[in-house]
Formats: sequence, structure tokens, C-alpha cells
Amino acid sequence: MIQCARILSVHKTIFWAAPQSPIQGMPPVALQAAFNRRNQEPLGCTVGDWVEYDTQQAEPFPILRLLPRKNVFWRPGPTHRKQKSLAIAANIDQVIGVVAIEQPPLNLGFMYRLYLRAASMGVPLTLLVNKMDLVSEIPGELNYLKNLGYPLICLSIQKGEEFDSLVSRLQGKTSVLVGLSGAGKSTLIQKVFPHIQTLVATVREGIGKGRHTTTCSTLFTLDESTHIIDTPGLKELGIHDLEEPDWETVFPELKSIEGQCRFSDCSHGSEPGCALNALVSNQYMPQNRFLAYTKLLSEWQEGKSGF
Ligand SMILES: Nc1nc2c(ncn2[C@@H]2O[C@H](COP(=O)(O)OP(=O)(O)OP(=O)(O)O)[C@@H](O)[C@H]2O)c(=O)[nH]1
Ligand SMILES: [Mg+2]
Ligand SMILES: [Zn+2]
Repeated sequence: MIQCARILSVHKTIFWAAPQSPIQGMPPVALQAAFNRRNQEPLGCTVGDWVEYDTQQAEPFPILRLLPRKNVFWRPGPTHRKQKSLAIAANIDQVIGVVAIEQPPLNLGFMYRLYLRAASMGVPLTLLVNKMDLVSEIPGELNYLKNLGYPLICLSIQKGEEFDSLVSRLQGKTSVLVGLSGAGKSTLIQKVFPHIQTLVATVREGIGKGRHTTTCSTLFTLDESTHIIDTPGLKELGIHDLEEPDWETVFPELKSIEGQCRFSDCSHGSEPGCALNALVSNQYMPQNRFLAYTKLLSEWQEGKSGF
């Protein structure tokens, strides 16, 4: 008999999946990678994918078909190492970007990269700035982003501060948690699912980098319609594979100066009469943010990856 299931986790060639039809609530089953009939390449299934499998064979049941995807969150491979892009999660309703204010130190560049990727996918993003218990106040740069309309929640996942507003955002959706290692993604899963034991990274003192304790993505189910995907920490997040990044959503300052530069094709570099440069010299836009924008733009133009 042919059944439909949603992939919960991937371990090399074995996929754990939750059967959905005809019976819901069955325990997870083990499935086996399928091969494309034409070229015999393995079908690249990922967590969150819906697949069909054949129950008449022995477990692990062979996957027969990957069902059409609503979307995929990709992590591009570094261009200089010629690694292929990796599908992190499929069929998601929102991206939850997790960054820490400290341990590891706040990385605004990573937030911009994540926002560019989510905006280009057309998937809503919520940015969580975690570990607020480690600082006494919200830094000015985050207030600037909040005022620009960034979807930002400053919270302490461990202490439970601002946690209710987060949980209400997760209800009724499939969310993928994405962030640098040690930011607190698995701690979030533990808070939402107290009965589940996930491995939590210990952040190495002094270096401020987390150990990669989460090694594979896993989909957790809160109720019939609420799912959260925990993913391994990223080291970098390139944007070189994006067709046309949505610069104006992530840098709304660009929209505010539209048509105001002296030259209509101004690259906002060192041209005279540049309105974006004027925003910076008049201290309306933080210089760091302007530099981050120009760095991302030239990185995208050169097709490079990295921070
Ligand atoms: N001070 C503080 N520490 C936290 C908070 N949330 C998580 N941590 C700690 O941060 C460390 C890393 O947390 P994890 O949840 O494992 O981080 P992760 O994002 O899952 O890391 P990877 O799996 O490597 O990607 C652990 O020692 C947590 O206890 C918080 O709100 N405040
Ligand atoms: Mg983790
Ligand atoms: Zn300009």
C-alpha cells in the first residue's frame, strides 16, 4: 500500500518520517532514499518534505516519490570550495533566525544575510536576539533596527523572558530555526518541548563560539498544525546564489533616498552627491550598517560567500 509521510530527520540514507495518511498519529517509520528513475541520482529529500512510500516492502520502506514542495530553505555551499547547496528544510511557513547578544557576540551581518535570504524566498522572518540576560540594556544598534521595522524580538530563552510572544508566533505554523552555533536554538526547543532531551551546546569560554552539538535537522511537533525544525549551527551564510536579493526590504534606507542621488545610476560608493552617503555623514544611518550593505552588495556582485 502507498502511504504519505512527512520527514522528521535524516541520518545518511535513512529518513525518519511521520505517516500522515490514511492514519495519523502512528509512530515514526524508517524510510530509505529513493533514486531518480531517469538518472539514478538519489532524490534529495530533506526535513519537512512530504513523500510517498511503499508499505509492502520491509522497513526501511523505500521512498517512491518526493511530493511537490511549497518552498525550500537553502544554505549555499561556499563558492570557492565548490560545495553544493544544501536543503536545510522544506515546506516552511516562517524562518526564526536566532542570534545571541553575547556568547557568541552579536553578528549583525549574519542577521542581514538571513533577512535577505528569507525576503528573497518570500517567507516571513522573525529575528530572535537571545541571551539578553547577559546585558543590562538593548544596544542602540538594535533599537535602530527595531525602528526601521525589523521583525525583532529581544529575549532570554533560558530565563523565559518574552517567551510567550514567541510561542504565540509559532502556533499553527511550520517554523525553521536557523542561526550560528551556540545561539540557543536547541534551548528554545527544550523550552517549548520540556519532555524532549535535545543536546545543548556548551559555549567554549574565551572563544565565544559554540560547539556543534546539533548535527542533523529535526522536526518536532507541538500539535497537529504546529511544527518546529531545529537545525545544526551555521558557520557562514552566503548570498551569492540569490537571483536578486531584496535589498530594499532589508535596507529600507535605500527606498527613502530613491531618486535623490546626483547620478541616476549611483552605486552609492564614492560618487559625489550620493544621498545614501549623505544619510551616513548626517548620522541618520550608522556607518557600520552602510559598510555592511556595501560589503554584501559587492560580495553578491562578485559571487563570493562568507562573512
Ligand atoms: N545566558 C544565556 N545562555 C543561554 C540562553 N539560551 C541558551 N543559552 C546557552 O547557550 C548555549 C548554547 O545553546 P544551544 O541551545 O545548544 O545553541 P544552538 O543554537 O542549538 O547551538 P548549535 O546546536 O551548535 O547550533 C548553552 O550553554 C545554553 O545553555 C539564554 O537565554 N541566556
Ligand atoms: Mg543546537
Ligand atoms: Zn548614491
